[in-house]
This record gives sequence, C-alpha cells and structure tokens, in this order.
Amino acid sequence: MSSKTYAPTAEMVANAHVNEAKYNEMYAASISDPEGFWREQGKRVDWIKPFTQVKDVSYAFGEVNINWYADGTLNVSANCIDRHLATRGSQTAIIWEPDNPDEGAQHITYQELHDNTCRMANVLKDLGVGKGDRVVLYLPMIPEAAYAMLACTRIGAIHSIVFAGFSPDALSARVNGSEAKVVITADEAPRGGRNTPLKTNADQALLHCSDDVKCLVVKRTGGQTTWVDGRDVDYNALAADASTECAPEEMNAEDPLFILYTSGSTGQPKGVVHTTGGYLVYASLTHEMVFDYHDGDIYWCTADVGWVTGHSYIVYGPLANGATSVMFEGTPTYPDASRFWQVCEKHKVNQFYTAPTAIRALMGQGNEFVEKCDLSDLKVLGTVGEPINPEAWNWYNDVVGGGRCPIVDTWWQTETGGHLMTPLPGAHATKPGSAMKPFFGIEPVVLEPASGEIIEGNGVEGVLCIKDSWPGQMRTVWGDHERFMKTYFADYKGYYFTGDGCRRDEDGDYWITGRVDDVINVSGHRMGTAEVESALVAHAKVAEAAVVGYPHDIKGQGIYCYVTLMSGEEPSEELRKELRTWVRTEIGPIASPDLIQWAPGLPKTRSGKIMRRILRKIAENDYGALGDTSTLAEPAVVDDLIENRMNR
Ligand code: 6R9
Repeated sequence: MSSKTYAPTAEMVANAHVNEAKYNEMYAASISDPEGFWREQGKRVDWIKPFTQVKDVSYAFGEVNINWYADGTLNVSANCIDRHLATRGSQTAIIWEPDNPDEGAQHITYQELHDNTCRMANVLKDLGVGKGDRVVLYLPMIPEAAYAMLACTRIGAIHSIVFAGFSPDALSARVNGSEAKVVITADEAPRGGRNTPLKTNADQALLHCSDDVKCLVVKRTGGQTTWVDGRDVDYNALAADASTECAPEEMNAEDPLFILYTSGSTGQPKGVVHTTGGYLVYASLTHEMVFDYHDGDIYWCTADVGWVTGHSYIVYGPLANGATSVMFEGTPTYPDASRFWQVCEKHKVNQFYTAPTAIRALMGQGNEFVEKCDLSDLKVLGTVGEPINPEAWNWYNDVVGGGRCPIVDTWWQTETGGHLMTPLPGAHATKPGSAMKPFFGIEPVVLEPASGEIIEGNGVEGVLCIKDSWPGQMRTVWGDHERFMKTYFADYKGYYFTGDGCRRDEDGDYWITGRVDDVINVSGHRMGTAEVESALVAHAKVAEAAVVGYPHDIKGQGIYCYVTLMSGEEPSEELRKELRTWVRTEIGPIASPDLIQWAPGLPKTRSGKIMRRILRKIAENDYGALGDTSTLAEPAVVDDLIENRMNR
C-alpha cells in the first residue's frame, strides 16, 4: 500500500482558509465543545428567528432523536438567493453547460435565479402545493432543476428527486412512497448525444399513481409526444405569466427539506430525510472548507442533482456561499473524451469535483485529451462516491492537476448530508486512496465487527461508526422511524453505523475499505443487491437469484448475477439479454447486470440461507479462498459454479 504523501504547495497553504495548525485547533475545539463550535457555525446562515438551542440528540436505541438549532426559523431559498442580491445580484450563480456544446452555455445571475425560482414557486402554489407537501423531480440537468429545488424550499414543500436514469417503475414507487402531489419532469433528457424520453417514462409511472398527481412538464428539447389533459401542465406557458416575487415561507430548522431515496442492504430503497437548518449549515461549511472556496472562484461538481452530491455540492452548499456553480447536462465522453477539460478551460474552473469511475474511464483514453486544454485555473480537485485506486489518483494528480492541485478524497453518504472525512486542501499532505481526516465535529470510531468493541490505536481495521451527531445528519426514514433506528443504530449501540469498513493506518489516517453490507457501488451509484435480486425473480422464468459485486476496471464494481431458472426453462444468450433488459426496465440502466451466470443451484446453509460470501469469492475469481464451507447443504453446487464462472 502506497504511503507516499503529497504536501500542498506553499502558496496553497498560505492562501487556504485552513492550514494544518488551524485544522488541529478547530478540530479539537469541535470535539471538546460541540455546542460552542456549532453555535458559532450556525451563524453562517441567516435566521428569521435566531436559534437559542444548538444540539439535542439521542442515539439511544428505541428513542433515536436528532435535533439541531431546533427553535430557529429560516428559509433555504432566501439563504441561497435573496441574501446575496444586494451584493451580488448580477454575479453568475449558475453556469449551465448543455449536453451539446454547440448549444452554448447560459450564465444565470443571482437576480435571474431569484426571478426564475419565484416563478416556479408561484406555479407550484397555483397547483395547490403548500408547506409540507411533497414534490417529485424527474428532470435532466437543466437550470429548471435548480429552480424547482429552490422553489420547493421557498414555499416549504419537500422535494424528492429521482435520478433521470431510473425507470418508470422506480419513479412510481417514489411518487407513491412520498405521496407526492406533483411530479416535475421535462419532455426529454439529452445526455451524451442521446435523448431519454422522460415524459414518456413519467406517463408510464403515473399509470401506477393516484389520479390526483399533477405532472408539470418543462420544455427541454420540444420532443413532446403525449399530453393528458387535466393532469399535465405546461410549465413554460405558466412561468411566462407568473410573478417573479414570492415571499419565502418561514420554516422551522427541523422541518423536512428533502427526501432522497437510497439503497440499503435489505428491502426497497428508503427515503432519507434531511431537514432545513442543520443541513444548510453543514453543506455550506463543508463546501467552503473542503474545496477551499473563495469569493469569485468558479466551482464545478459534475454530479447529477438526482444524487446527494448534486443536492449538497451543486445547489445548496455553493449557493448558500454565494458561489458560481457549474451545472453540466452531459457526460465525460461526449462529443469526445476531452469534454470535462474543455468545460474547465472554457469556464476557467477553479475547483473540480468528480467520481473515480469518470477518472478511470478518461484515464483509459489517453493524456492528449487533457493536455490539449488549458487547466491552469484549477486549484483543487475532488473525488467522491467510491474508493479511488492509487493509479487513478496519480493520474488525476499528475495529468489533470499538474501536480499542484490538492486532491480532496471526500468520504460521505446520502445519510450524512455532507462530507465526513476528507483532507482539507491547505491543511493535509494527502495519500493516494485515503480519505485522511475527519471533518470538524466528526468523531470516527473503528469497531470490531462481531463484538462491537472499540479498536483503539493506529494500524487497525474494522467497521466504521461515528460517535455523536453533526448538523447535516439525516433525521429519519420517510414514514418509518423504526427502520431508521434499525438500519443505523441497532448493530452497534450508541453509534451511527455507516455500513462501511475502514482502516486507520499507522499515522492515524483513514482509508475506506468499502461496504460491509450487501450494498454495491457501481460507477459510484449505490445499489442494494437485494433490489437487483427482487427484479430478477420478478421475471416469470427465474426461480431464484443472488447478486454480488465483483471488481470492475472502470465501474469499480460490476453486477454479477447468479440465476436459477424455473424448471423446464433453458438457459440461452437470448434469455440473458432478456433478463438484462428486464432489470433495466424494473430499476433503470444503472442496474444493468454485467454478468449473468446460470446456476443450477445456489450455495445454501442447511437452514436455507444463501452463502453470499462464497458467491462473492467466486465472482472475484478468488475461489481458492472460499473459507469455511462445512455448513453447505450441497457442496457440489459450489463446484459447478466455479466450473462455469463468467469472469475467468
Ligand atoms: C456521497 C455518496 C455512499 C457510499 C459510502 C461508501 C461510498 C462515498 C467515498 C466512498 C470511498 C470515498 N463512498 N465516497 N468510498 N471513498 N471518497 O457517494 O453517497 O451514494 O449514499 O454512497 O459510497 O461506501 O457508504 P451515497
């Protein structure tokens, strides 16, 4: 394991918000006096009624209850827009870069953001949306996605964004799960030169939803085909006449801000709930510190607003800080593998934040795509979503960053609202692949997986939990507080259980080793193996299925499916294709199986439990190390699976 460190340049250290001494001092203060630390940080946002209480948290199993700034009131859109108008009304808030570069970028000022957000808010109000109502967004990466998010916060509605790559089935499940009043979508979503028929997908989804749900349709390409009178509403027509003023609703700090569905190890995706005050404080503080954002910088996070990264680090964090945030509709390789770097050059990007899967894909295309662009404005590079392998890290550092831009490898989760572990650009010498240090207020603990005992000292490995709360933490699972407690607070009592494993090296720096549960991470997209399994067994010809991850050069992990067919069904290449398409329609293209192995039987214990450990080893091509197989009901099943494994 590489232990070479990369120190920030003297210039970076001198200009950064936080150098090493300041990090040590602030971190120590945040742990010894969390109340005092977060009281001070709470002042980052504008309150309508200032808070007097800071933290009121119980991690006690059975009564988990998380509150921050609970008696304060505020409005998120006022913090992200209105409070900047006096000083930066004509500053660009969002630079929108379309899928096709020939279409030309848009620069949206804070004043324009205000006017368009208010228009959207008024349209939603006219549709009967009010405080506490849910609105589902199923949109391309267009400025209207940001307007819609901010418009919801303006009127106190709770948004739930469904990534445009999800299928109609996944969309209807989320519309129903959150009992949304309105779905906001667009005619089509251009990505990588191809158009996804979003409205057509929404039409299919809405067949399975209440007739009362309205569909607000934004025009993107003009490729509209169907229209359901009485249900579908033309956004552009209404927005043209809508007022550009809409008073922000006074919200309690603990009122829900958004729901975001994410995958876990069991069952269907759960609706992660974030609330208003603590989330905004945390998103804004981490955005400024972790990217070392300074006034006037151009900041670009390549994520989609359908993921938590897009929520916290395209919209809420940057806009709360009055930043200029780039919003990109396209893909890293369209029109060619130079696109990211051309956008960096064109908009003089200073902070660039992307996922390891994109870095690996671009690294494979050759350096000339990077080298032909002027990347001299870059100051800080970031990665998120999955562990980054040292080879990709080094390429990012050397070829993209020219060896002078610190890489912030940010570890966090949908549940955490913002970064929990990451180096800070001016404070830490980095190590390729290490998330390095806890952020302010975060106290990681490494636990013995079986006993839950704390493992002290350095050079240790175990499961990663967090002691105590931070303001950006999720508060509950939508409609199911029991599930919230069971998922995060039951296995290791008194701690927040992250689901990740980690190593604390000899220097005390942290390395995330990956999920310790049945969650896999495919191209940085989080997926429960159980979801893919239930999609497979929903197919008439499938009797049983077990899904595991396996190492994949570009995606990080690929989806490996063991499928047992109904008796009488014959395996064939056509059926493989059919099952792949089936899973894509059930969940979405991101869940497309990479490998499907026909399994006459699955390895099970005598009590009937599938032994996933063995399936994982076979998929990893590590069948020499199957471990204890003595509890197998039918050992011969394993020999067959090894014999016929897919990725030799
Ligand atoms: C923000 C986001 C969360 C899971 C998390 C972990 C993995 C995220 C990582 C990382 C290693 C990093 N993960 N960042 N692993 N290094 N820098 O990705 O949220 O989609 O909820 O995924 O992603 O396994 O538990 P989410």
